[in-house]
Amino acid sequence: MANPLYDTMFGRYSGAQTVFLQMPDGRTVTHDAFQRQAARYAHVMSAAGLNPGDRLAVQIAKSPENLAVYAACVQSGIIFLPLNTAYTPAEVEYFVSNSGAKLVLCDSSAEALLAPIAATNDAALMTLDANGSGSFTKKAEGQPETFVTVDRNADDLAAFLYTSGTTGRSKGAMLTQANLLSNAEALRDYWKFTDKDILLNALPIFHTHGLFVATNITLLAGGSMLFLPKFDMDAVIAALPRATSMMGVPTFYTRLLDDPRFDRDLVKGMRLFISGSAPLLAETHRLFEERTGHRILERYGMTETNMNTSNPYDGDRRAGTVGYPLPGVDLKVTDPDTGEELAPGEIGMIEVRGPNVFKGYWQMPEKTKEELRENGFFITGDLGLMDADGYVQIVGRGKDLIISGGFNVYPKEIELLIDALPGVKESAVIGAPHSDFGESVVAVLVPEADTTLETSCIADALRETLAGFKQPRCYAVVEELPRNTMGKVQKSTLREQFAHVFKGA
Ligand code: MLC
Ligand code: AMP
Repeated sequence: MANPLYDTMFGRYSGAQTVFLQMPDGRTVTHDAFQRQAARYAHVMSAAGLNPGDRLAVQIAKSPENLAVYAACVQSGIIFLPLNTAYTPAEVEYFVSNSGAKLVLCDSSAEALLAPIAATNDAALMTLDANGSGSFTKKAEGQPETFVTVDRNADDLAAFLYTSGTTGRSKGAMLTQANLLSNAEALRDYWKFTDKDILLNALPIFHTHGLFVATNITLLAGGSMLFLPKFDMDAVIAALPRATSMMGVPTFYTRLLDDPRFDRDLVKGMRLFISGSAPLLAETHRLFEERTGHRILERYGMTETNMNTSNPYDGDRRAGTVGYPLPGVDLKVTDPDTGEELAPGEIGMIEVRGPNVFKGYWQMPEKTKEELRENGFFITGDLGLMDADGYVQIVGRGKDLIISGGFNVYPKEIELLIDALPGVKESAVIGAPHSDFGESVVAVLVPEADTTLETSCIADALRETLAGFKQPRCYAVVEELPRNTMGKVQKSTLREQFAHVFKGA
């Protein structure tokens, strides 16, 4: 095959008048129109001097046009690098310079702020707004509606997704065509997606979940998506009766349960609700079944590996578990110190291997070596066990990570920024249970001697550099941080101490 990902997901729809995307305002996009738009975009990229293997960074709203940029990248062998729309220019600067992106696409409202960043990094800058307009669109007008698909091998890179690290620096996870395709095929079959499916997609499309899991599977199955720009409760309630399936983070499901309009009748046409990206409480699973008659299917994945495990479609979907390893995925639980495989039921580090596992971190061979073993097993940083029936449970994290509403927040990144502020001696950032986001960010600060810290000044300083979802929602000032005999900050003690700060939030 000339370009396995393009041919199986996009190219085969050439000329097809079937609906791919249904927008909340009633607008529809056929596969054929989508293809033609992607081809025009591919011509613009090529005219801008981008070659196969170059990176294109996008920080634009979720829209059909955004997805068409993804398709155009796949068709022309350009590496697609989507960025969270919440990132500040300071954050974007790092991704552009680290990836060496040749073209940055942004919303016109961000153009003035990103222009110097693009210029410093020798990248072109074009705009593409939520309504489809912008300088990129202008250049696409009148371009040919077909593009000669660039040959790619299964092992060639298709996308970079940045994932933060415990050292505070984001790492570009390099995903190949085969990573994305093999996982989408496995999931389509496991979850029985067909061309009859209408998937409600209210997820952002700058992460694995909304982009690769939701979109790639729909394309492979030949189905369509109710493509909501974001999780807006009224829009979700309005769309649900037309959907056959939905994917979401646990916050979507707890919010739905809080809405009295969400009932059995509203979802009578649904066949499947899937949850992932963060732990789904067993309580949510139970309440959801009581309300709707549906047992949510929970699965487990990550940026570096796509999806690893899933509860069964036909069998028992067990609350508090993430199911079985997917076909083709080897999963073992190991002793975090020795790497030795543990017996069923014992808690240890989850490691996975398979065609889904990424190629490594962009220009970080040392980091890659630390996490990706020579035998192909990736050390996930998640602690868990496999029970006697083969179900995997995630019981904690070996990595210092907070997951807030499905977004990952790495404490180190925030601590480094806080520690550099005047008056701060040191800090520890932790996650505390939050009724809406699952976990939310708490910053515990130690002032310099004889200094009074104004936490509002700290919050103001962080607002300039950090995306909103990473900003602490609670600050506490203490005299000193708890440490063990080795001098290491004991975050578990802090987590216990601050476990109740968001109670009732
Ligand atoms: C938004 N805000 C958040 C937040 N999302 N704060 C903490 N955590 C979050 N997740 C803040 C904004 O900064 C803003 O703050 C305020 O909330 C309102 O912003 P909003 O955009 O209107 O919020 P809302 O629409 O309510 O968004 C919440 C959400 C969204 C849960 C719908 O975060 C979301 O769609 N999450 C999904 C994330 C996801 O797709 N993860 C998949 C990762 S892939 P202020 O201060 O300005 O008011 C992965 C692999 C795998 O993990 O296994 O899938
Ligand atoms: P990311 O880096 O955004 O891809 O986040 C991946 C992390 O999300 C994993 O390493 C897990 O810690 C977490 N995660 C994903 N799915 C689940 C799940 N179903 N239950 C618990 N944690 C999950």
